[in-house]
Amino acid sequence: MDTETGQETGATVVRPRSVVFAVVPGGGRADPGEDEQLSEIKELLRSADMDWVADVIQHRDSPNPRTYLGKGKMADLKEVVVENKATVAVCEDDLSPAQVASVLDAVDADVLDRTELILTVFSKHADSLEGTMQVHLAQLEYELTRMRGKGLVMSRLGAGVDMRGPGETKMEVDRRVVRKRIQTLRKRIEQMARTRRTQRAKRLRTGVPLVALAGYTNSGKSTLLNALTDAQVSVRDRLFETLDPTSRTFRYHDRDYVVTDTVGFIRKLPHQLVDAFASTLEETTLADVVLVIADASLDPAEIAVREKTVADVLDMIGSTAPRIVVFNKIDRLDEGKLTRLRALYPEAEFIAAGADLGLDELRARLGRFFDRALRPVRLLFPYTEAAEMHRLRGIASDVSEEHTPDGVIFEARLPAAEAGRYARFRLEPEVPDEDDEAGDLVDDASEPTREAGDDA
Ligand SMILES: Nc1nc2c(ncn2[C@@H]2O[C@H](COP(=O)(O)OP(=O)(O)OP(=O)(O)O)[C@@H](O)[C@H]2O)c(=O)[nH]1
Ligand SMILES: [Mg+2]
Repeated sequence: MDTETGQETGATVVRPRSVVFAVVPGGGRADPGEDEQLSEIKELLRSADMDWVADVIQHRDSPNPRTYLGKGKMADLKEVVVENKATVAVCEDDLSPAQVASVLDAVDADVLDRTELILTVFSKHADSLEGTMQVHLAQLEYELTRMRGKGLVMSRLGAGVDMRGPGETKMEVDRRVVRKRIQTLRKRIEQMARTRRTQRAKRLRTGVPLVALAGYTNSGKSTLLNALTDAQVSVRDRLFETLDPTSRTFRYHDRDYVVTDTVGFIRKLPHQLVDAFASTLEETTLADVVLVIADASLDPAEIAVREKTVADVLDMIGSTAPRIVVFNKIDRLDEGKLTRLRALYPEAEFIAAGADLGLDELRARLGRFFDRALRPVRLLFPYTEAAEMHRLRGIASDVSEEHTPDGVIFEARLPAAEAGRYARFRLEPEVPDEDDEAGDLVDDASEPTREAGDDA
């Protein structure tokens, strides 16, 4: 497929052999977070179809600003690359253009930093036109930041497109070319987003509760979507399996719910990706409630780091909906661990989407959430308003109808956003609803958002 790298020539697929290098704080002793950090980069490698062969770790407070690794460690890296016949050196961090140049100089292998590795995973998993374009846009945006340097390192991303230039003038041309492509991509992505927005507007108008699934990559969002609805979204044990949003409906106690599954998050998620996927992530910002799916089988410390990561990304994309934390994969926990986790997160739900555990409780929780978000109304429709009555029956819950000489009296529960539309049919002033925001169902994760809102 790719003639330059020979990645897929006929039946044999050459998997790059990679050495991971990193600067980790701490005076020579590994700290607990280090393991997770390094195992995550290995998960990313696996998800990018690359093989891990060795680590080179330097313990110091911060990386060398010009070379990343110190002199001695750089020599180690060179040796380890040769010993293991590695073809790529992968940095756990992001590297500046100068740092990339130093490592490329010292080591006889290609160099990838963290953002480039994540972008590689995304580009491998993109299969829709929109997803492919979004990833390509993020790649070009990242490339552009690289071209701000001395022009020493360029175009290690643009598959097959040689934009490598020896001099400043060439680089200016390159920059212009890249900017132009960025513009074109943005326009086309925006066009596609518009189509989806129209479809979404239709859903919003029907007043059906919207539930978004968000969370760290590989936590089981797609598995949960499939378990709740008849969706058949691909589920795999690798990072960033899902890039495109999928929405499906399920019915519970006479009410329809729309559930949307979308791209997962990771720590230090490249902001170019967040920008490029903005229209995809809109699904999350428009939901009535966000279920934050977390992997219960991880260490409590890692759970906390991921929870913060997810909350930060949700804040960043402007998602202000209430959040309910849902711990998944509880089938992998023993009783003791589960009890401790429940004590740590008393507001959370505990499920195993893959083993059909806790799903009824989760549905009931959603039911309660939307019951409270629904307002009780009492309306009188003149018989001439048949169309409005028909519409109301489609969106209201707990409807009872009474035929009178003046028209039909409806008692029902309506989404708050819909109640205004029917104000002119209202029979009695609404009972003030103190449960409006379903505040007691909201988890701590939504606190930062509310504070941010207060400041504004
Ligand atoms: N043991 C166990 N494994 C699960 C459960 N739910 C999901 N998994 C596994 O976790 C892995 C990831 O599941 P996905 O549903 O693809 O996760 P995701 O959050 O959609 O991941 P991305 O799309 O990559 O962000 C798969 O291997 C699933 O089989 C569960 O309840 N128990
Ligand atoms: Mg998924």
